[in-house]
Amino acid sequence: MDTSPGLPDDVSPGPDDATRTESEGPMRLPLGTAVLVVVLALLAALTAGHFVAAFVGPGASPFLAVGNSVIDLAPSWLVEFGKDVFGTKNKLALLLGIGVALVLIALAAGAVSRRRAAPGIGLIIALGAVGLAAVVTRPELGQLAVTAPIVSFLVGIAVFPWLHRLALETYGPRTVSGTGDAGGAVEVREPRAVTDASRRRFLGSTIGVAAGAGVAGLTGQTFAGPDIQASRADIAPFAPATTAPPIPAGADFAANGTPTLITPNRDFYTIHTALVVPRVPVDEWTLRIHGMVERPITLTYDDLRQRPLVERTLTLACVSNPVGGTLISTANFIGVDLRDLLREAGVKPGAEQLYSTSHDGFTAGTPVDAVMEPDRRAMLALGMNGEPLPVSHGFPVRMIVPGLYGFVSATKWLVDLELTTWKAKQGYWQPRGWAREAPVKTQSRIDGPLGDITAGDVVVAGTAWAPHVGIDAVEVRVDDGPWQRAELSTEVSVDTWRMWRATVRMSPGRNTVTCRATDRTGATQPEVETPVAPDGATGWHSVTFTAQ
Ligand SMILES: Nc1nc2c(c(=O)[nH]1)N[C@H]1C(S)=C(S)[C@@H](COP(=O)(O)O)O[C@H]1N2
Ligand SMILES: [Mo]
Repeated sequence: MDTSPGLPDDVSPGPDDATRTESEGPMRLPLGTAVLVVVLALLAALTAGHFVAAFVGPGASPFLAVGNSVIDLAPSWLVEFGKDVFGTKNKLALLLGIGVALVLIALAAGAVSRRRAAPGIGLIIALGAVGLAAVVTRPELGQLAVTAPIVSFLVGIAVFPWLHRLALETYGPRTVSGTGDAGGAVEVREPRAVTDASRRRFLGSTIGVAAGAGVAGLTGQTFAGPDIQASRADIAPFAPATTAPPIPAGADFAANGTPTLITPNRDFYTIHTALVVPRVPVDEWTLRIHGMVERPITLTYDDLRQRPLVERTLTLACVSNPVGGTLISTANFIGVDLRDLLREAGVKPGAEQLYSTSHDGFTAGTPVDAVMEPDRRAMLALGMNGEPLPVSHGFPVRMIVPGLYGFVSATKWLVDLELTTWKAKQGYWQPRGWAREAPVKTQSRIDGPLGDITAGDVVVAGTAWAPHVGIDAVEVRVDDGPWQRAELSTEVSVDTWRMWRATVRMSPGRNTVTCRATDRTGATQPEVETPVAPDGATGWHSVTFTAQ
């Protein structure tokens, strides 16, 4: 006897005929049951991810991450169309659309999983991969974010086979021993009588999964707090009273391999101690200025916006940048002048340290003298390159002090400014072995040429910086040859990096190119190499090029 599904009825023994002709149904799960199993498994997986995401960054919820990636990948006309048709509900419409797509996928997966769990398992692996890819490619998420899609996947891959087995045990065929044509014993699959007990067991399990998913989803939603991307997207465009001067032609030598003068937000280096990027919606944000001041002030985001906004092209550098490193970027920051604000609060004599605190508890101590210099141009930034600050760069408000390393001045997610003494408090990195006063050291680095080099005259190019001091010269040499003056890019301001390039003669084989900068105080970078701790690396950058 053959028990393969799909054979003509007449090969089956008589007693089954009545059931068998009715339909093939009893030999596999009813379509509705199979679809229900897939839908419940997906629901359990997505809500589990949503729950975990509440604690590691709500954007890590696989469902939301896929939604955000769809928006980023969609052509702009489609995004505009979505906004036209759905208005402010466009995000909701997109998520509903993804939900409908998932239901259709579940329908198809259910239809092919009526006998075996394998197709459904394949679907869960595929969707798990999509969720993981969406989360790891989201720039605004921290390192822990990846746990959300992983938990999501694990729940899906556990719940689906379990429910599928329960469903088969309830509605699927049962296997009994029978006698084959040749008289030998064979296993026969036949429809089973669905008992109330087994039906109740399956029903109980489905209700359990649905309830668990509901609890996980709602708890996640409650703990997740506000949708920070929505808060950021709602911010009206800034109209600075003073805009940054236009970037002059010849401000960079990007064609020779240097960065562009302005670093696009997505390429701007990112450094912070927070594992989960803080999410501070503007309507919950306030800044307290207090301590050694005549008039303590508390400001809202709107208070800041109503002040005259300035736009400044500033270079920010990290103390942990090794010689030749790339932990340095430049942006057009939009915000309010910090010195003006502190003058309104009235800094009392004896205040030495401007102690800034972040929403996540990070702190930095900045010399009051530096911030109060009339031409320092320190600011509280709300915007970066025309947009509200990206969340990972300190949304809604951060501090920027030209000429000082970020760890003593550039507090992101800023919530508190206290005027105090050096004795009273220490910034986050100071007890950890880093300096109290940390002006950015004059540095230069080689960026290009990139790719193959032919012996002869070669244009090498790079970047030099001495923020708030200015770069006056860059020299290069090949091996132990003479120093040669490089051409400098047009200076935007002393607070902005400069690019350099020079044509040098390279011989076939290895050529070690070294550069060094001289700043506006007349000081040339020292050759002696020091580590990044406690107050920034020194030394000349060298790159060995092999010419053909
Ligand atoms: N809240 C907070 N702000 C912070 C830090 C941090 O760890 N937490 N790191 C600082 C350091 S060390 C640097 S170099 C700059 C980096 O700013 P960016 O990530 O926008 O480039 O932010 C500063 N502000
Ligand atoms: Mo840094």
